[in-house]
Amino acid sequence: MPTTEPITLFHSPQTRSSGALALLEELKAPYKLHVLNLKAGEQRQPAFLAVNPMGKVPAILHGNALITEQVAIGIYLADLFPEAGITPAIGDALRGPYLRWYVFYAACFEPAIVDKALKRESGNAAMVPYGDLATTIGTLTAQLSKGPWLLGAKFTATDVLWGTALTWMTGFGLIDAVAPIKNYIDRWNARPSVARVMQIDADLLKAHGNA
Ligand SMILES: N[C@@H](CCC(=O)N[C@@H](CS)C(=O)NCC(=O)O)C(=O)O
Repeated sequence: MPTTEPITLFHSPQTRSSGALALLEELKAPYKLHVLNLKAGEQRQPAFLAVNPMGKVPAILHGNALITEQVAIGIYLADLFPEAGITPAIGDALRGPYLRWYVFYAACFEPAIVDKALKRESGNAAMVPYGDLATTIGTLTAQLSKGPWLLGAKFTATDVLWGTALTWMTGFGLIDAVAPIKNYIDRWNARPSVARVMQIDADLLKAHGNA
């Protein structure tokens, strides 16, 4: 699919789609927003369920390719715009670790944090895809301690996902802002793309009457 095909991001302010929006900004990609008001239940209307039967944002439409799931969207978009310099290419020594940390987010980290948020016991570590919460958080924290970014010296697209997620997770008190995490979040939030997304989201919330 050529990059010249239009990209539409199905977005709702201050949700997981804000990370996809930040990535589009980091990549300097051309895009259009299709905004959904989640409070008004637009994600459960047939028009959006035809896009994502899960009724969840983000989703993107690129030409006629439809992609849902923030991790798939991140990997897809970053591969589409390698010239932004934040996508380790196939053959680059960082490519494997890059994919590892993208997938670790969806396969281990977020499920562990959601279990914590819902006060669910995770049960037998051998039966749970993330093992246990302490090991999951410890694995991330050890990696971030190497810094400054998740893969070391180089900022990559996976930092957009992690920076966004760790910001809301610490903001909601779901994980402790220990030094490696706090320093990482501070570095992420100093990037111009974050300020742009905050402004876009604030304007959208105002339009939705939620400001
Ligand atoms: N597995 C999805 C989760 C997306 C998700 O949970 N999105 C939330 C917003 S943060 C949503 O759309 N919620 C609307 C609803 O379920 O009503 C992904 O990783 O992209």
